[in-house]
Amino acid sequence: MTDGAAVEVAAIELRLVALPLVRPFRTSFGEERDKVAVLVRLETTDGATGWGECVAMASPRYSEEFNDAAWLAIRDHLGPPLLEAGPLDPDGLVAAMSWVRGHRMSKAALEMAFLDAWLRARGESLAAFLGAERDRVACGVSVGIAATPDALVEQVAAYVEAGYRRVKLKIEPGWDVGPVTAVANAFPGTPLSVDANAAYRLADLPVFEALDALDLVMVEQPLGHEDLLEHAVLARRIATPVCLDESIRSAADARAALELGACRIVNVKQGRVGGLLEARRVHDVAREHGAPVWCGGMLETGIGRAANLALAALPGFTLPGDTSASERYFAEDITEPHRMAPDGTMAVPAGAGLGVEPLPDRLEACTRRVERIPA
Ligand code: OSB
Ligand code: MG
Repeated sequence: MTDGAAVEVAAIELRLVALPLVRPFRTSFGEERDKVAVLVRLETTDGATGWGECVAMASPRYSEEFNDAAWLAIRDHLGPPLLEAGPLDPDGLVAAMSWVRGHRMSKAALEMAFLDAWLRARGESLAAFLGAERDRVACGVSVGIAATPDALVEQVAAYVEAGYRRVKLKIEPGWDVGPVTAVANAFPGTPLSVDANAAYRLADLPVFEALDALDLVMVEQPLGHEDLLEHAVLARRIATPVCLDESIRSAADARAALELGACRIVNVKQGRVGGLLEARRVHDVAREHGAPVWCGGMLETGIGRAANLALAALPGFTLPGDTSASERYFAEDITEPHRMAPDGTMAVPAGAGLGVEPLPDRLEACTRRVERIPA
């Protein structure tokens, strides 16, 4: 147990929030116009409170998880045993949820809220707790599929101007070599990557051979979301490093993927792997294998973004993350906005726990539904 600090979970409040995105975000699996998320507020018997954000989306397109399922998973299955579990430290909390198969994003939201409460009571920041070694992180930006290559170049121009250190373009069959070449030619010095969200098959090898000519930093999740073997085959045939996102759901998956040669780079998302503690283990496995990691994103509000910034401050995060500024997503975030400096870096929150909290007025304005256990 971690130096005597165990706390009892007294109550869990679920809250569905919706925030309009500044522009629709289109990927190979669909288009988001609003960010809709389940937030968790956890109270301990000592009166500490913490916030967590579930990174599931409204529908099960990115993975099998989705907001309505997360709500039930937390309310009816993960949450009630925590109220009866007695004193817990972070490892104890994870152990108390381990009987549930899957539902990693729901577990991660509870873990984030617990860590926020637990660390606030100790006066320690999440970044320090995780082992962060820097107080600012390098930021990249993920750019959705646009109407035309010209419109894409125009969007990228604004992000390059703002200082983003790496630009990631979403691709899908029919929107790949052409638009990516247009951006590569327009911004020759800017590190560029692509993300297919599993939209291609091995038979599409010629697309990836053509992209090889553009000297991309990586190609992210080109093939099936559950397929390591085909990624290993593709990775051997192209020069551009393969990075996996959807396919890595745990540290064990990361180990398998790296040892199979299915990827050389790992996108780490705390929600996708079941929480910040497992995300740190993914980081550790990749480091043992000499593989760079970077912090992915799920269009999080300022709550989840604070957790991403803390994670991205670990030493193995050597590539810019999809940790973009609040204004890239929302006209008004639900926390104080995370701002990026002109040098393309963002501050890691230094306050206790997540170091940020929802602004009461914003929270109220964005809330669609609230439920509390015990009722
Ligand atoms: O594949 O990385 C992805 C957003 C939602 C779901 C999946 C992905 C993304 C992004 C945006 O690429 C990352 C961000 O800016 O938060
Ligand atoms: Mg991705």
